[in-house]
Amino acid sequence: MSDCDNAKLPIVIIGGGGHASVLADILLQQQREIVAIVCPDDINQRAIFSGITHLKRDADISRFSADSVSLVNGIGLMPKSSFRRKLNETFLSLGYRFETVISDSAIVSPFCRLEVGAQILPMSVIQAGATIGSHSIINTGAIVEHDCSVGSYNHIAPRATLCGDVETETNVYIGANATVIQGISVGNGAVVGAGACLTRDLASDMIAYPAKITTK
Ligand code: JB2
Repeated sequence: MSDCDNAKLPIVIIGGGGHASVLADILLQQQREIVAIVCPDDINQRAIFSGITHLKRDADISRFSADSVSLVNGIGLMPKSSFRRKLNETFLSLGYRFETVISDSAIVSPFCRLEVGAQILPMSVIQAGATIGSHSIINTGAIVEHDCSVGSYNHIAPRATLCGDVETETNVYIGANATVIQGISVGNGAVVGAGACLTRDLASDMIAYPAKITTK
């Protein structure tokens, strides 16, 4: 099912905001050791991080050798943002690896394929024949139906649905509660807005907005 490292190395989480807190929760429930949160800002307001070492600079990750820890990128991918990807590429080039995170409450077919660094959040569903590209986020309650191919560095936001055989390229953002009907292709960097229903292919870098509801 997965390309991932199963070595159960200690974890370093990059970022200390909302997405990082969800990932930390999943990992702590799985009894994983989180040795540091790396974040320039204060993290004290989030109880989930209490007791975990807080490092302020990304350069501080070098305190851990590349083969002694597994990184988790806790910075959420927002539409058109390349920040998450740049951070990953920096640390991959230094020889670090990224953990594949799978919530215990996600339903993940043994006949799907998860590439390294994918983040599968609680109550999401990945059906048989689907592929989730490296470093993509399948957020809470999202559904990736059979035979979909989700590219790398995608964010499928909470409760979004990809019907069967959908294909997304790289850096695609599917907004919360959006639906992409079966067989549709979504190009690099494209965005499907929250609540939209996409019924035609979407070319690279295009944005599909939800239809406006008009009242008399
Ligand atoms: O250069 C940086 C840096 N810049 C900001 N290095 C590191 N290591 N961390 C950095 N940060 C940290 O990212 C901020 O200090 C903050 O802790 C975190 C971003 O947190 P925020 O809660 O603003 O966003 P998020 O990325 O956790 O969540 C977004 O994406 C999720 C998927 C939100 O939009 C959520 O609503 C969404 N669910």
